[in-house]
Amino acid sequence: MHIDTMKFNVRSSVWMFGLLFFLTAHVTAQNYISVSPTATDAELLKIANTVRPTERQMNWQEMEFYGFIHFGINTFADLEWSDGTIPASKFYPTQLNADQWVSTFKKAGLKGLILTAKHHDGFCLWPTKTTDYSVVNSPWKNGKGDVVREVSDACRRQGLKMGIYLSPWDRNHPSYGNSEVYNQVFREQLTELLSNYGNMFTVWFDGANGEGPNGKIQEYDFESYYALIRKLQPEAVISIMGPDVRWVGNEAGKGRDPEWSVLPLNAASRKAIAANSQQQVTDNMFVPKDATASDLGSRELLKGTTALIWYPSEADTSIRPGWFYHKNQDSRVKSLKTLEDIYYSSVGMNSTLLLNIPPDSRGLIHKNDSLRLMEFNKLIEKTFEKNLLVGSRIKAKSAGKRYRVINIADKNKLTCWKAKSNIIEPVIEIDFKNKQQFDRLLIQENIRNGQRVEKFALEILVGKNWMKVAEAKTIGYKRILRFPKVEAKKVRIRFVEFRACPEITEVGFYLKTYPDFAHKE
Ligand code: FUL
Repeated sequence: MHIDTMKFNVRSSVWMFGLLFFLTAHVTAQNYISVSPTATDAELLKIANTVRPTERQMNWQEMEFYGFIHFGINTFADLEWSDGTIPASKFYPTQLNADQWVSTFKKAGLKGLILTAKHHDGFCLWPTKTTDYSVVNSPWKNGKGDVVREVSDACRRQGLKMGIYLSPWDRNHPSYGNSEVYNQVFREQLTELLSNYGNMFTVWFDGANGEGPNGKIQEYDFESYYALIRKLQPEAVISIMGPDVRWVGNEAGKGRDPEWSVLPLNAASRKAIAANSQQQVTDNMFVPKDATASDLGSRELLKGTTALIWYPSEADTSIRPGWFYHKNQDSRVKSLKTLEDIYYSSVGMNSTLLLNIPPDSRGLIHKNDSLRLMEFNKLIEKTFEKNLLVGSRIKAKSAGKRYRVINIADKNKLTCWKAKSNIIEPVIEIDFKNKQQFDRLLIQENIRNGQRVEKFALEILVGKNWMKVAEAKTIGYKRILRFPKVEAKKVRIRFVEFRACPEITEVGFYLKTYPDFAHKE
């Protein structure tokens, strides 16, 4: 377990953040709070309501949608996983253009790029001092190239955030399995990557390991990796096998309802994450396991824990069947409809979306992928172009002037409506003034003050009766409900169950008109 590191995180970086909260909201923010074994249900709930994201978690959450670049020796061997024996001389992209990757990401609305600096095969995309198995021994740029440099320069030039994937599992390095020696090698790799290429928004550690029963056993010293990352890049979140960002549990971009960001500590068990991660590979398809338990953080599940943590979800998937590029998958780029569904089950369900777009062996993103990305971006932009709430009459009982309900339509994520206390079922009532058609509700909680809503419903007024259109459990940072198109002049959102007075930053009602085919929900 990395309990100490999580405490260390809280102590080292959150105290200032905590002070800020104390001054502004009169609560002490913590992303890790211990629970006494004798805590009553009421006490447990109180603690759950005090768990908050750190600033780095908040910044990461607001990115919403960013992408992976899986590129390396596997790209040239047409494999998903290779065993560290493919010669470095195979790495030979003829037209590598990191600016093309970055501009494709930017045009598609992605807010960051995570590069596989080293995958499980151990091949390093930068001229590391820790191994010969790198770009230095490839014919690309006569061994003088550095993919990490090219990508970080392009990201800086074009204003895109960058992150690093560094596989702990290394099938090439001779010291792998010689635990302390390899741990030192791994720390040196981290040091090179986190010292020489500018700011990183994430360091992404994979849980995958397919060593099998006779494989080498390496005891990873994750605590020391975390301490190093905090020192070199304090703003970066440490994802998956790390304390800041949780894997949603499958590789299909599929979220769940409820999706809680406040979880019992065991949700961060590295042992469990690794056990649920990929263990084997067949040819050029990845074999995802599905560890999407239907619920991780409801009240019942919090009981008996030793601590509660803020551990939000990231949903990852690839735009193609594999993570690496394979020519025979050129016609298998995910359809627009599939990508749209993934968006709603990730960003629309209190997760971020990490979409993989693998460059081909020329070193370019294939046109099939980039065209699909542009279509996808257009679809999302068009869908959420016009918020029907703007200009309508909105009514709700609020906790005071600072929390007026009008804040939910001001496009300012720092202002919110807070329900008046002691109301059994707070309601937001909306009068569009004229009849409006819509098929989407977007709603966001003020997670800077925690995650509170456990059940809510959307209703429309039909004649004299309120009719339920949709209902769901959690909201969190962002929730988007899709439902068959309805028409109404008056609507209301009822908050049915919650852990503390709901605080809502933004609400939107939308009608999908693009593309103009009917979407089957
Ligand atoms: C998995 C890995 O084994 C895949 O190759 C890929 O990198 C994916 C993101 O994570 O666990």
